[in-house]
Amino acid sequence: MVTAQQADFFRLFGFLPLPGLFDADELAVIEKEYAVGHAEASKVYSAALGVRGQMSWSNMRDQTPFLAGALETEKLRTAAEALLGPGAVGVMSNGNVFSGNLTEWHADTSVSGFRSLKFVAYLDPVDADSGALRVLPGSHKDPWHDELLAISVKERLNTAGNPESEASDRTGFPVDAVPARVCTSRPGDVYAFDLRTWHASLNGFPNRRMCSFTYFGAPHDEAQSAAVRSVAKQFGREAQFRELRRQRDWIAAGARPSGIPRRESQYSPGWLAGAGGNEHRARWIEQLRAWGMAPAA
Ligand SMILES: O=C(O)CCC(=O)C(=O)O
Repeated sequence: MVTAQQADFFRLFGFLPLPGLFDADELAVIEKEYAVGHAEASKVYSAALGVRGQMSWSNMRDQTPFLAGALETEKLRTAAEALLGPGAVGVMSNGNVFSGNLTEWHADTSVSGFRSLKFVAYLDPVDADSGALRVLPGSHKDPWHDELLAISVKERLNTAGNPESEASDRTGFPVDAVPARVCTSRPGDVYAFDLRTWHASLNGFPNRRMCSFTYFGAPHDEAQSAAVRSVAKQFGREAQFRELRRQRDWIAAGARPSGIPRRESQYSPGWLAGAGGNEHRARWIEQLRAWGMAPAA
């Protein structure tokens, strides 16, 4: 249950700690399903991507039913609605593994007027010395958000969340040169952050495991709808960049184009078909299709 004060905190600072959101039973299922997703992902990547050493995958598939349905659970959905308003749209349930030492300062999007959040659950204990997420409180707000481009190694705000755009002659700021809030976390803890909030991590270790659950605020006017469509396009572009990079890595490792394993799509046929019993998922699928994020029926 998210309180009014927590919702104010999220609105003002662009992130929110939710300690112990997942209980031991949920955590046991999440760990098990994470391992299934990770094993599948390890087959489709020839190498982890970029300085982050990241592999990511969709958990919206039949083999991981808890994670596939997590967005519509009372716990996550009502928390998302408390932070983004009624009708918040569940967009992605993903797994991530990081084996690099750091994630550079970035925001997942810089589209102005866009309302969204990502719940992140690290499955290992993490702190400042072991790869905990760091956030810049208030950095989702304009004009501060855009000014922070100065700390980024990226050249264009709208590719800020894309590991492919790492190649740049900008130096940015080292992760620990920026005064930030370190999101120390134990398994079961969750942090919500606005996708416009600047974030990073440092001192990571191999196989740092994380699940993420993303929601977009329901747009209420044309400006908000335009912002969502712009983010949908950005995410599509970034997914294409990452896919090209993944394929290039296979070729570099000696694979023939015809031998490159196919990646799962974000929305599996099972997830799209399984909405029958769930009014929320059914509504989200309509929205995701209208935004061009999910394939047409
Ligand atoms: O844990 C990390 O290294 C970074 C996580 C991140 O960048 C994200 O979830 O968008």
